[in-house]
Amino acid sequence: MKNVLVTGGAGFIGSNFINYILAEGSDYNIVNLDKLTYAGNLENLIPSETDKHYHFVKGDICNTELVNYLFVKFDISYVINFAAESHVDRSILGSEIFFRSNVLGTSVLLEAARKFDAQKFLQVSTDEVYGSLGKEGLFTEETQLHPNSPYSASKAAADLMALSFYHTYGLPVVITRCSNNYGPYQFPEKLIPLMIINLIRGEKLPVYGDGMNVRDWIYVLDHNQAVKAVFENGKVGEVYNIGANTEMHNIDIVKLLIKQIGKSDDFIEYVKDRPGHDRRYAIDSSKIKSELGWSPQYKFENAIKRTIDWYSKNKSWWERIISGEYQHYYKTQYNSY
Ligand code: NAD
Ligand code: TDX
Repeated sequence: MKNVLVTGGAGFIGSNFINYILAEGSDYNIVNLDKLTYAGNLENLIPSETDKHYHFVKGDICNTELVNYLFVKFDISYVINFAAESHVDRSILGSEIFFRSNVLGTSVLLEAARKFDAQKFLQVSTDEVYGSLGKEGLFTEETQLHPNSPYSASKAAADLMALSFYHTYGLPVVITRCSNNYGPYQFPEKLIPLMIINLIRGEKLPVYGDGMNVRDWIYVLDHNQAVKAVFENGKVGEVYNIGANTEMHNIDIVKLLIKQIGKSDDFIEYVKDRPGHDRRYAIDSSKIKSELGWSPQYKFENAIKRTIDWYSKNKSWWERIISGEYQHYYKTQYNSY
């Protein structure tokens, strides 16, 4: 069995990862370290909470003492770091917590991994570290880093810290840089869940600027299968881009959701643009395909339907987020570190 410290596992991608790995019956014991910020929701992990290979610890990745203690207590040899402040708009309102959790937190984990001779450290990063593209071209792993928001700058800094630990200490680090995810359990501040929920509630759909920004979408389970492939077989010291060749203008996504849910375009409301709004992201994932044999399994048309279906059937999940109940009930069950 591999004893893996998974951080940020009560958020969107991390919880999907844990549920997927444990359902698959892989040979991992998972210790999920999560601070349960506004984005952490233990209800995401109901499918896994009684699994004997799963253990939850409420705490901060910036807490060196706690992280060191967990390495010893659970005999940790592997780290997958999903924990981060992840929302660009929040980083524009205030960058400090982004620097703290994303940069300092990653360096605390790296130091512990070095101290306890970890066998692999996977840093979950993002395509946003590459900045913005013009009409043509794709991000490759060789594209120069050019982060434009406080969020993406903090993620780029974390990537560089991780790579420096590989070069300086030989720590077996791998990095994944994925495009925009969608799927179940995504916090309803991000484009797709926000629009689906607003449509169900009959509320306006705020589209930033002219709605012509382009994002490259991937279903969360495809991302997580790629994370697993890189974790198990990725070459240390390397970066792997992850994407599913699904570039779309924001306005087209919004119109598609309107159509699928059976509402009218009148709900669209063009609002003030996001400051420094990146125009276009698009990922070249040929490296992970050719080196590790990964490829996306979910077609956008089907996966977006599954996603709409999930938010329609799991109203109580997002209603408890909107009311704030999700925090009160679960957060009081655990001591905080
Ligand atoms: P999320 O905001 O849904 O979840 C983040 C989780 O990290 C939360 O559970 C939160 O409580 C936890 N966390 C935050 N700060 C912490 C700290 N200091 N200590 C412990 N836990 C802490 O984010 P997500 O969308 O699931 O993203 C997960 C990772 O994937 C992030 O590193 C993000 O940068 C990256 N990523 C996200 C996307 C996307 O489209 N969402 C795409 C590419 C990469
Ligand atoms: O209300 C909205 N209206 C709108 O037009 C929101 C929330 C977003 N948008 C636009 C901004 C972006 O062009 O939609 C696009 C997607 O926005 P987000 O869902 O906030 O995602 P993005 O800024 O692209 O960043 C996401 O992908 C990369 C994740 O939040 C990051 O964590 C990840 O690294």
